[in-house]
Amino acid sequence: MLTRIDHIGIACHDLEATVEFYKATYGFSDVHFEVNEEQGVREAMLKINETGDGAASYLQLIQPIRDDSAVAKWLAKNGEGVHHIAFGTDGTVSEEAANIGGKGVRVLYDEPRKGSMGSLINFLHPKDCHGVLTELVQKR
Ligand code: CMX
Ligand code: CO
Repeated sequence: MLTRIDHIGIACHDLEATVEFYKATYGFSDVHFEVNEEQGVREAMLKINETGDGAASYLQLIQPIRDDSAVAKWLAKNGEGVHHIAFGTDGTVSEEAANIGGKGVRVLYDEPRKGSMGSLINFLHPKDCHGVLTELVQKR
């Protein structure tokens, strides 16, 4: 079952400057930096809320590291802004993807891939989700 918002993904041109904005403006200070080569991004996960089930919600700031990455393409077309939403599951991403895929929504990867902080992720096509690129997240 999808139980929470895991994160909101925000595409940016300058990761450090964008992190600084969120720190200075809102006081979010718990930041985890990571590079995801497969996804072609550098990212910063800013922790927003610690939930009772031990999980948390985040802002995921993402900056492309390659011109041919999905985020680079999106930034060139749209400029900075909200790129995707991510739901956390209490089960496995494979189960969720099979269930949702069975309802006719295109799942982008055949198998879950590596996400932030050891998580497993998959994506649903935005054209099948009323214009929202949707990510499924299974915590480590
Ligand atoms: N949100 C909403 N719509 C989007 C979108 C997004 N993020 N990205 C693309 N689209 C729309 C485009 O606007 C376009 O619509 P129109 O045909 O009406 O213009 C359509 O989808 C096709 O877009 P495109 O620019 O031609 O891009 P592609 O088809 O090459 O790629 C997608 C789109 C979703 C398959 C690709 O972005 C993808 O594989 N995304 C998943 C991976 C990813 O985003 N990784 C970065 C985040 C990593 C992380 O969260 O950890
Ligand atoms: Co994400």
